[in-house]
Amino acid sequence: MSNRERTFIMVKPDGVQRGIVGKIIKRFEQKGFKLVALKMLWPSEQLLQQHYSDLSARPFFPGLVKYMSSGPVVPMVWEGLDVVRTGRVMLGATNPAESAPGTIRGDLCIQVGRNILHGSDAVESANKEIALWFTDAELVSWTPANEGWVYE
Ligand code: DAT
Ligand code: MG
Repeated sequence: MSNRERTFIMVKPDGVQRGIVGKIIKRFEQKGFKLVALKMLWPSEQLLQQHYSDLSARPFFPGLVKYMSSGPVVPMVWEGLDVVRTGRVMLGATNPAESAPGTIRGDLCIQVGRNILHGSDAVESANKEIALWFTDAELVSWTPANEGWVYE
């Protein structure tokens, strides 16, 4: 396991419209993870079809792409020890009805079709998603001043 592991987190259009981008960023900052990339864009259906290509056969796929392309999103890359797995724990279950209180989805949303954010489910998919949404130049290499107090 590496302190340099990276995950792809994205605030979905409903999260942006509801004005909870800052709350979501704060959860990851407070935890101690390091932000290495962040932007806002209105994604095309084509980009979202690629992002969710694994789900293209699912009945909810057309609705998912329509919802995800309905407004701006805020994609981010967060770095830290075991950040992919821990990030998923912080998000909570896919269906907010099953997300534990204390998780982001458990605290902030209700329905699976409006579950406010995305998080990579494995290191391999994280790397693929980061490359899909960001260029290498957009990934910032830096060392936070408190790093020695976050890791032993
Ligand atoms: P996750 O976002 O937790 O990784 P996923 O990759 O299985 O979940 O699905 C991607 C998104 O698709 C999910 O965040 C919301 C939507 N989705 C998943 N299952 C759904 C369902 N049964 N009905 C409607 N939307 C669904
Ligand atoms: Mg997924």
